[in-house]
Amino acid sequence: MNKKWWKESVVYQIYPRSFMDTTGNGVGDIQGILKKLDYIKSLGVDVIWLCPIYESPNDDNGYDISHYRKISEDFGGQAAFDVLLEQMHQKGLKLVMDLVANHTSDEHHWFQEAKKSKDSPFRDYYIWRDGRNGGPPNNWTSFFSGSAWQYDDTTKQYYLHYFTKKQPDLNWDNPKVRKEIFDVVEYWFKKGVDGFRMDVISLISKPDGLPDTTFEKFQDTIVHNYANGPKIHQYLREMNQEVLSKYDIMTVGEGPGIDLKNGPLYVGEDRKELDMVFHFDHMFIDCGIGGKYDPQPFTLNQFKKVFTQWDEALKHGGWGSIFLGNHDFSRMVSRFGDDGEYHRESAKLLATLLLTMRGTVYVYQGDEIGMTNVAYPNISDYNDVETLNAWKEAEQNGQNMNAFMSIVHSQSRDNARTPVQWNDKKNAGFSTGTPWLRVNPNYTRINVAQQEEDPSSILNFYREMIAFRKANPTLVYGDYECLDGEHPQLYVYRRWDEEGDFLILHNFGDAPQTFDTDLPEEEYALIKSNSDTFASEKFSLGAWQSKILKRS
Ligand code: TEU
Repeated sequence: MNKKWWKESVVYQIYPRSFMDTTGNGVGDIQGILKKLDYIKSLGVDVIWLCPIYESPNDDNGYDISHYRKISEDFGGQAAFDVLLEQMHQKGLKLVMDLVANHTSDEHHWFQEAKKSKDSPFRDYYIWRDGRNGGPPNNWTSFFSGSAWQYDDTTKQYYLHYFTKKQPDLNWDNPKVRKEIFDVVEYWFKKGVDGFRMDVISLISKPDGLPDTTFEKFQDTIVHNYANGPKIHQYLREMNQEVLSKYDIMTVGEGPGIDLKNGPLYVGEDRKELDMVFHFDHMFIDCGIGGKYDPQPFTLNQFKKVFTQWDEALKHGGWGSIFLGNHDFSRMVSRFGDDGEYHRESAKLLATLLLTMRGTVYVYQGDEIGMTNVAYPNISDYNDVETLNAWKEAEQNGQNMNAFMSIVHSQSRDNARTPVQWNDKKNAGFSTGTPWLRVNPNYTRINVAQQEEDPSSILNFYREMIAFRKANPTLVYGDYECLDGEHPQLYVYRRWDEEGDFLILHNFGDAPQTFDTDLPEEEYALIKSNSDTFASEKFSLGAWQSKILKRS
């Protein structure tokens, strides 16, 4: 296996609006990140991935970019960014930016020009079609509810938008568009940026003829109509050849519709496209026919299978990304752990899982202290456009809105966007003003300051686990095998190479469990656990206990 710095890295993801506000306007900023750089460094991570900080009207909180080369003044502008990059490099931290190139904001000057007339030199930067039978050109729906087409009165045509109507899709079939984007990427590399996370990169090549979808399930439409278009690999190779290959950087493509079959095509080392992808097989695990807002129960075995199958798919010449949450999903401890009685244990269990898997590990801000979902009482407390649109649609469909509110509580992206809980003071120490999104009321219990003081806190456990991974490259590169034989509550796997042989056991539940195995217990030593107080037999686990055993 080829060794690379980015394979060994632990990445810390920052959603800047919610990280730390230094101006008192209620919105996080770059100065706030600067203030907390030593904290981030103290976690032992290597890389920071910053969600978009470019100029944007914020219809989708920065994922609608109106200027690719300008840092938003809301976040402190270019000058603050330059200081951040310099200080990060001084501290040995790398910076990965977010490239949102499937679409722009409708306020980007390309789109402003494009919509002026059919003859605009920018018209072909976007995807315009005539309507069909007095309606949109096809039956596609947006990720954020409603049609994926918006009618424009000036030129009497529709434009395509997979996300909000303020996020028109770029036309990557136009070589000028590709050139523009490659130039943007190069511009940031020249400034010293260390890589890109590429937003919905799987969607950039549109299918020939934009055919109607025939699928009932939105997930199927994504895979078959929106993602993995006919020229996707051509365009990624082109980007790699033109820009990426010239710099020592890392890339991670975000990909709805990336699955076990096509995943290796994006990241195969010999293919010269991307280094890693974020697939969503475990993130969409609870989506029903209606998608995320139609949640369905899932089992631990489905969850384990995702990790096991992806490890298998990428082990020959590819590389994975290991994450359990980000700014688009509910909090990992609420979703895959227990945010009640076993909050601490289960948050540590999930940390153990993240940091003992093969792949590059991504930790989302706040997960290192076990931040949980929030349940705002009113829909007006929510900000996320996906949530608000889903709400409107449910209302129009006559759904029971009390029941829908509990779906919002479990599914809303705002669960992950509440301000970081720094201490138990006003607004959790996030801002002296009014936060753009209300702080989770549990900040008095769950916060950084309190966990700094507690040697057995979740925060200190993250530090230990990150250091442990760094000290044991077997956990980065070593082989993986799942050993629990589809146990409904245990997840047990082996990680090994010439240097070490680890057995990692997790109990995803309250009832104590014993791993039934022929492995020789006497040859194993307990190296680490998320709890000292539970089961002492090596292969036995108390509620939400994890153990790392090493074979002699
Ligand atoms: O997300 C892509 C994506 O697939 C999401 O729309 C996802 O399905 C949804 O958020 C799940 O709730 C990326 C960004 O991470 C997201 O924040 C943006 O809104 C989106 O692209 C559009 O740029």
